[in-house]
Amino acid sequence: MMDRAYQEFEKRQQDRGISLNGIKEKLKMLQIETPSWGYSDQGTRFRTFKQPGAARTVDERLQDAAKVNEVTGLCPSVAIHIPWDKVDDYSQLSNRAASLGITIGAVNPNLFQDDDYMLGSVCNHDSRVRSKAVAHLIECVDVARAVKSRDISLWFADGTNYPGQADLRRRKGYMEEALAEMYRSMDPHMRMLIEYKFFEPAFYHTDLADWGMAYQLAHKLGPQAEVLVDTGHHAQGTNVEHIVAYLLDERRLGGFHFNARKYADDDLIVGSMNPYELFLIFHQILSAERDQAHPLVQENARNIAYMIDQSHNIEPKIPAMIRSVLNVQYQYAKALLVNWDFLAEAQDRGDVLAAEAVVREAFEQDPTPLLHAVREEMGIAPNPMKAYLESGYAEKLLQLR
Ligand code: LRH
Ligand code: MN
Ligand code: MN
Repeated sequence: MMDRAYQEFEKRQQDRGISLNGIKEKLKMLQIETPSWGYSDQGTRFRTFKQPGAARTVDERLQDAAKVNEVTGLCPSVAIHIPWDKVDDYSQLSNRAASLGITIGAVNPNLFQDDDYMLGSVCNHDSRVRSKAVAHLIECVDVARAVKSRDISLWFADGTNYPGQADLRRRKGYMEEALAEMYRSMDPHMRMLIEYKFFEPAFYHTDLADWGMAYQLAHKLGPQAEVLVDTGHHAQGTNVEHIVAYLLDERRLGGFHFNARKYADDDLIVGSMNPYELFLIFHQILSAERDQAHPLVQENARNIAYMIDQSHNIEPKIPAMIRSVLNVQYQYAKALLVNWDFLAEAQDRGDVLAAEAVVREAFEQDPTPLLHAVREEMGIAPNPMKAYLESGYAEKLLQLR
């Protein structure tokens, strides 16, 4: 049943030259992975507040991820972090996830929480520490095999705090050697997603500081290595959507860690600070998907892993995750409402103002009636946040955990 709001929305879009044919289908195909670490008590450098009802075990994290999927219809997989989510039997973990209606997504090695890694993991000057780090990377490839996951997401805290502390070029070589060894251990369908970040925890130099370094490394390693863009990992003012466009054109955009930031790597709710950036990222991806002259670019655009990477400090975890996921869907829906013909014409005329207006006008649409219609067709409550808050799940957790 189409309600009045939807009919009005459809009419408004028709007046803008936009047909909703195909747009609903694209919205139904959107999948966003949530991180297991977003469901447990995590904190800032200063304090971790204990939240009543927060997940304490891997199993509880899977249950919460399944709940987010149930109410949003958008999150069929959950990323794991090893050893935070270490278990004895990974095929059992994968079966448990299946019984909850989800799958295990990206496997994230953890090379930043061991005393041995104070001066680096894969880039450490000590070959014993480097071997230990590489062994963990290969262990994570085995985990990915056991949980039938395609992606292994790598982020390294490696870096130095002071000029002269270490030989920067030698460390670059160590990084290349370590990742080459891991690359050789991967199955042909697996992907290595290389994440970069310009600072923190190291403050002078970080071994993989930006997308160019990650891209260069991926390029040297081979086609199964791609770049992971965490939206919080750039200097202020960086044009992230340009990086996205560039990596797509080079066919090396593996995935995203979506989160929002105001100052540094703040890991806040996605879309809470700069929704236009999120919209423009999707605008670049959709532009690549439409690029029929470059089928490989189109293929890359269709195979991006959309993942959330947020760390909750004061906000309740499950509703915060739902908010993030819905914000991604909202901006994606608006990016689908760009009039591409008008945009191409304005660009061809060199009409700066008209071209900018076409993009901004899509951003200024409210796709709520469209999202309600899509959810209805998917058998999902029109307002997933309300459905969650009214489900009694949070109250149940307070008794159980
Ligand atoms: C590093 C990071 C990386 C980690 C996660 C917990 O800042 O973004 O992705 O694995 O946070
Ligand atoms: Mn990240
Ligand atoms: Mn981060």
